[in-house]
Amino acid sequence: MLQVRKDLMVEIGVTGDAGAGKSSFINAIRGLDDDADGAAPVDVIECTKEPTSFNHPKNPKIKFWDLPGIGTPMYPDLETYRDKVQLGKYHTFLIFSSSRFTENDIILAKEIKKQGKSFFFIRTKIDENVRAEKRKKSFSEAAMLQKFRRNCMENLVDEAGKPICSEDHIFLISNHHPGKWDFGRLTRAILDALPRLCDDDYGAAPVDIVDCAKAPTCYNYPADPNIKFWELPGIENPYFTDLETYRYKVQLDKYDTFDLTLMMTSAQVVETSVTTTDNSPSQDYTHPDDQTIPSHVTLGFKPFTAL
Ligand SMILES: Nc1nc2c(ncn2[C@@H]2O[C@H](COP(=O)(O)OP(=O)(O)OP(=O)(O)O)[C@@H](O)[C@H]2O)c(=O)[nH]1
Ligand SMILES: [Mg+2]
Repeated sequence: MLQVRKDLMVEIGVTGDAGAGKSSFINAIRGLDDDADGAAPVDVIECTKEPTSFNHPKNPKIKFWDLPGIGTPMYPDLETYRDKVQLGKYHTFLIFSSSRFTENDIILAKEIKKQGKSFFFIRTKIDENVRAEKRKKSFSEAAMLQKFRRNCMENLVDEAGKPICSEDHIFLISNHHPGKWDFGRLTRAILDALPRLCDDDYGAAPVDIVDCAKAPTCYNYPADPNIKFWELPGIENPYFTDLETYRYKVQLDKYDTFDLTLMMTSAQVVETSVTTTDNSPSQDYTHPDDQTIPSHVTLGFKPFTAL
């Protein structure tokens, strides 16, 4: 089982086109009416102006960030949007879309992939589509849903035409009918894709979430007591803006050799001399006690395969 450190908070950016139903989804998953106290504001006109956070109803380690929509006068293009909503600070994303597949949908998906992060793609307002399409005699709900899925897959591709999203990461929902279509599968997928917290195996390397290693963390190498792995944070995470900050904070020159992981998430460092705790590499970051790697966990982060 994959484990994470207990102090890890997972920040999910809820993003997408203006009016796609981002805030409505947050209310629906939290079981709140749109006009309830503490609900995310929902409106027929541009509504969410600043990123606002909301707790997950079941898992206190998960935070949803209700982001403004892209493509409005306030956030007309990707550059403005990325800077103003600080797209780089979220661990993973839910991209919301309604009606037609738009240029912004693909721009956002590509940007998130470029950052080495993952997303679920959510097509909302399925209830409206069903209602409108039912007027046709030939209407088949299953065929319509299949058409939506195919349309998403055809559009969520990179420059070479390769898919950037797997089909099971596409969800067709209505925020007004959480009991129907893919809403339940989506809520389960959000919980399932996130690292589980389990005291039994505490000590395993954190996995699945980009930049989850914020502090250098030491692991024993089971085959040789003179070797220690220091798992370092990825340089491209928001806590280390440039090389100088990174070099200083992780004390890059104290390690004997390096194993560069070609993901943006982290690098492992092999230190062949024994390190004592008063030689910890950074004062700003806590060093958990040495942790033994259970045999079923390999060092290194996966490239964001889950959510
Ligand atoms: N029929 C239907 N209407 C929806 C659904 N989701 C949202 N809406 C409606 O769409 C409108 C916009 O919803 P919001 O949740 O405010 O959309 P948003 O993406 O947060 O909008 P911005 O914050 O302005 O970008 C509201 O009138 C909602 O009631 C849905 O699944 N079905
Ligand atoms: Mg909103």
